[in-house]
Amino acid sequence: MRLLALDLHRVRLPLVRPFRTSFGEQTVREVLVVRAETDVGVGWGECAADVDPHYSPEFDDGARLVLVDHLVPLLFAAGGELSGAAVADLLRPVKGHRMAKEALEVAVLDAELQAAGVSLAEHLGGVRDAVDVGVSVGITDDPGLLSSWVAEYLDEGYRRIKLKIEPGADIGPVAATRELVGDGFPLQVDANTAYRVTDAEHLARLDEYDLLLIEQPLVEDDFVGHAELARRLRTPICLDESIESLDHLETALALDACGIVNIKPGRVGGLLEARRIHDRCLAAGIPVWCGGMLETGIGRASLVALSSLPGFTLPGDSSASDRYFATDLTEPFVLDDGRLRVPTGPGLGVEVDQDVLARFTVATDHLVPDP
Ligand code: OSB
Ligand code: MG
Repeated sequence: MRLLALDLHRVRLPLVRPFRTSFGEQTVREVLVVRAETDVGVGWGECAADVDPHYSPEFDDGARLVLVDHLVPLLFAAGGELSGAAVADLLRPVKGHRMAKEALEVAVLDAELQAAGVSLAEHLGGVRDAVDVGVSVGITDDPGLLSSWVAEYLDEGYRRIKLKIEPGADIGPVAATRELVGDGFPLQVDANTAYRVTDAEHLARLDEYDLLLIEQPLVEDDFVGHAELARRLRTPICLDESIESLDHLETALALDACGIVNIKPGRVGGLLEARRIHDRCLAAGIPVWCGGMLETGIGRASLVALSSLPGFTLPGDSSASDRYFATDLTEPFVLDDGRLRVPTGPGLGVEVDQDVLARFTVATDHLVPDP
């Protein structure tokens, strides 16, 4: 197939409630949406980057620049040799910028699979028609507000609660939430790199709350520190930010730095790399689950398809559309008995609502090959 044109839409979608993590607070999801026009049809992708480089070094303005000046020209230069499976190799000359690369891979795959009449889940080797989902709950200084959010999510049927934590907002909220959800309900925490290995004794206090896991307690580069923490805590260590590739995973496995992995296709530069990480974890007996980056329906469709692979045995973070937005860019994903249904239509299996997209788009780049 051949890429004929590529549109980058910068979309600003208000969140239904603020989302605070140890690295900042968001009230709006500002995201790059990719529309790839190919000779076999149109495909869509979404870049996981955010306005600020606080979760990872990538951010919207940087992603836009690297897409326009470096990545998209490599896909145009491929001529008729383009395919979803070829994208990662074509983009390899550019170091890093994994989220930008993944958005392109998904858009090309979506067009290709739509033309072939194959769903993304089927293409990836999915084995489930619905996936268990949890919800990621932001930090708040108001304990009553936190409880009301958690109670609401339990009511809606979410199968697991994840609390964002940071120093000063950890033991208290975890104790209160454990009390609220009851013994045995799946509860986990995510620190987004907010602690140091010298906090091990403090973090070990979380052990008594029977958490499924603690996600990314230490800075992303600190594999050795995570290994030490893994020895000192009963709560399993899960890595998110640290795992940007299969090679990072090998490092973590060699050091026993984690017992569980959060897989985000954007963070690792592609759905196909995400599948390799899944396969390696499955072989190593490491449970995985699918993280999220406050995606719109476009990104959510790919996360749900990925989550249908056999190794995704823990509930994912990607929740129903109404947990994020009053209006999604696609038909909404709706919670059904604590699960999201895996789209069965060809490609991503979702329809992008052009009116909604136009309403929330604040800027567009229209890219075409050099004549
Ligand atoms: O660390 O998992 C994270 C959202 C934005 C950036 C990082 C993270 C998150 C989440 C929310 O936890 C996941 C979601 O609901 O999409
Ligand atoms: Mg995380």
